[in-house]
Amino acid sequence: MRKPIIAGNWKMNQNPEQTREFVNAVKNDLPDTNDVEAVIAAPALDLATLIDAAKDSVLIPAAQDASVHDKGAYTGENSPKVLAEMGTQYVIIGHSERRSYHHETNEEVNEKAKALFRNKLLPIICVGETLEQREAGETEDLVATQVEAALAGLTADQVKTLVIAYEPIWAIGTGKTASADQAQEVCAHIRQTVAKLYDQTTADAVRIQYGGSMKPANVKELMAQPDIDGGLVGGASLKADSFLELVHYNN
Ligand code: G2H
Repeated sequence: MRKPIIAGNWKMNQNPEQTREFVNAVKNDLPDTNDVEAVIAAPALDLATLIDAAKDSVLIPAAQDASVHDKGAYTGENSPKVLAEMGTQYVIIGHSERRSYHHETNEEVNEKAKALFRNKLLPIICVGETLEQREAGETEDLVATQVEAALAGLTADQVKTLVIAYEPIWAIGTGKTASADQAQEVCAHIRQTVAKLYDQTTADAVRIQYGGSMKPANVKELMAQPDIDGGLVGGASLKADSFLELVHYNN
């Protein structure tokens, strides 16, 4: 049984004060962590506040990116070693906004995944196609290539613990959600890709999230799909009541 994981990706929103208010508003109403993992990926500047405010709760702190290096002369970067020391558990890597605005390549995503495991952090690896690629019929090949490149050199035991987020770029922040069938089709293909690269046991263990305008109104239908184990949620994770509705999608 794969444990559902709903992760808010705040992107570059919220300040430390808003972060503390948010955590105080949600922390006593979160689901049992054995039922659903509730994660918030805060901007680096809010992470210390998030971790401190969430320390007596089941809310799981995550970062939105990390350097491939543990320390050194890398101005502006965030060390995975320090993220781990602070109490971060997951780190999003390869988000389409980082791939497009910061030219992050599949190879870098792979280096980041290795850096995270080296520091006992768990990656949430984002993959997904543009509208142009979808219309050209390239979605499955593209997503398989992204998955294969991101996982290169990782062991089956590592892959079993990480999360892959399928985020069709045309559905991000646009209000357009992939239909549950469209999302399921690609998530199933991602699982088959992992089975081909590793084995069926590994594929059955890896958790796959859908991301792209997920919200309280569509979370239930998306989460009902057999290969969708969670959501990576931007806009709808910023408000406490909306985040609570998402993590309690089952009620
Ligand atoms: C996709 C998602 C969160 P939103 O980027 O990663 O954002 O839910 O706002 O589309």
